[in-house]
Amino acid sequence: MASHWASLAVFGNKPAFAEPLHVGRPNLPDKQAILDRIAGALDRHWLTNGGPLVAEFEHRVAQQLGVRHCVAVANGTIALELAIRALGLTGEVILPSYTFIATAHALSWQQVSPVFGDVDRVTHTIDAYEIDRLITPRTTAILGVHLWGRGCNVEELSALAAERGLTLFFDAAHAFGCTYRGQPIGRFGACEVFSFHATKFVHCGEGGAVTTNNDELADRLRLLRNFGFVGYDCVTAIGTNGKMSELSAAVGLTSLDCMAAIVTANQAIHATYRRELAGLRGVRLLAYEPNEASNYQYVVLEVDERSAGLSRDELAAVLAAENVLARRYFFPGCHRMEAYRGAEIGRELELPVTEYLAERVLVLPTGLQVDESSIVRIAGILRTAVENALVVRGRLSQRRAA
Ligand code: T4K
Repeated sequence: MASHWASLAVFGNKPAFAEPLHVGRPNLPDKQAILDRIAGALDRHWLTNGGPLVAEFEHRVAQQLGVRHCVAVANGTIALELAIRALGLTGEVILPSYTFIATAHALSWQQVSPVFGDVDRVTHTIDAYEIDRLITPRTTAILGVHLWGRGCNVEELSALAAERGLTLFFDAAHAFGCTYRGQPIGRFGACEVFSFHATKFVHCGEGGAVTTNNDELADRLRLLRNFGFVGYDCVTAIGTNGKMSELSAAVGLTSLDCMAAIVTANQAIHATYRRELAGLRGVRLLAYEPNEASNYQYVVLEVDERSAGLSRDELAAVLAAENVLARRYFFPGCHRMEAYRGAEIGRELELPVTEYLAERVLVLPTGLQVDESSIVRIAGILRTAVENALVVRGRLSQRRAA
């Protein structure tokens, strides 16, 4: 419900929330179970390097995804790097610019050039039709990103990769527990990469994994994540330390135990946002495909400044004043980040959909920290701001000038 504009914190009122409401507050529904598992690891005096909790975590993830191998590692970024190495990629790899910067960095760290493509305006995933023009003789792979947990167009990408002799693999950092055409994400392409970072709905604190049905690739990934060791004294490859620790696996296993409850909570939260934001001009809540399983991990708004009367950044400022720390993921797009802009790989790219989304997307808090009344308040703040856009805009520019 909209309130009077003067009730907003940007006009000097008390914030709606006494404590900051974060987008990525970790879900920790069963602290005791984590502590018990950690106590077991301490009692065993076995904290990393092939412990039983990591083995159990790998087994459960693989089982859940219906995939032969899960190779658990320290985080999603190293999982991507290991996948790139294990797949033997060189030259250039095509990926969407509209993703978390780690997708691009993992390639760069492996001396592979990221080549940024545009995304589809509706799905926010890489536009398969765009890729063709980006392929050069140096291209070795396509790296799709299942952004927000919504599957890429796997069929189109697979057909294109097969036709052009390219490797296809996926950054599934957002997509644990999601399906594409009814099949669990985690089994597509040569391999798929997950993040189990604290901000993910199922997490290890820090963690990641590569999943694959390819036995040889899985062996190579296991070799590379452990310095390339085969036995105690023999090193057959230039590996790294990518291992997941037992402590991370303790958090991850407990998180897996609670997964169904978290998904149910996330889904209800999403539905409440939808109900509360219905009809709000210029603010569109991204929908999840009803025929697919989803983790509902991200509550993604697209703000159209012309109809809302306020830009995405203005709405974010209104929320921040109320202690709601919404995030403008993945602004400004990897190709516009200083590390890539203007470099040969940035190539002064024009990626109109990426730029369109980077100006509009705002991600709202979700997860177990958020209850129904918080959502009603957040939506009420947005409604009050949009319905009093002129006066709010005036106030924001006064604050900027002060
Ligand atoms: N590929 C994709 C598509 C990804 O999205 C990611 C990671 C990766 C690859 C790489 O996976 P990892 O190497 O990270 O496993 C966050 C996460 O750090 C990152 O994992 C995630 N994607 C990305 C989308 O979001 P930031 O820069 O937003 O993190 P930060 O520290 O600002 O945290 C987000 C919010 O959560 C803040 O409001 C603070 C709050 N928070 C965070 C932590 C860690 C908490 O309340 N408690 C916490 O413990 O990147």
